[in-house]
Amino acid sequence: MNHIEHLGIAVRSLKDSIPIYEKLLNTPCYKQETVESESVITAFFKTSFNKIELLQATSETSAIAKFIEKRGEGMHHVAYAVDDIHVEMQRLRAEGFHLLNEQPKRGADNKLICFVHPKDSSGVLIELCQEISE
Ligand code: CMX
Repeated sequence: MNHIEHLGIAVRSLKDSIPIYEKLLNTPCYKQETVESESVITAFFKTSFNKIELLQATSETSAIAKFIEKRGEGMHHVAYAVDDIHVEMQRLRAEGFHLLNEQPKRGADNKLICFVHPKDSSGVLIELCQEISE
């Protein structure tokens, strides 16, 4: 695994949370993107080396809607950049981690992604992400 690519924060409303994060970080949201397969709308911020992703659910069955219902708004996942997601998934499977998808999926911001169950990583949902080279 490489650096932390971004932190994901579950929010009820991007309309409410984007202005708060713009004020907090003193930088504008640089991108909003809907990810149909995950039933989310995302909003991204950059500060120096760091990237923050706000996530709002687009359906009641979305992982984000379930998370907020159970635990309220807050830190949802830590995403690590990887060079080769297939190799990393194979390594983690061999180490006994429970991967939440069989194959990498296309995520926001031009990434291939895969999640690791939070129960296997001390209560933190982990995302692997590999930049898609066109
Ligand atoms: N971080 C830490 N713990 C979490 C969690 C999270 N993000 N989401 C759920 N949990 C906890 C639940 O509260 C539950 O805890 P308890 O057993 O103590 O009550 C436990 O994990 C297991 O929950 P579960 O019933 O097995 O499963 P859920 O239906 O709550 O689903 C999860 C949890 C992680 C398997 C599911 O959310 C998932 O598959 N996530 C991956 C996809 C995803 O999160 N997509 C949205 C983001 C998309 C993007 O970044 O683009």
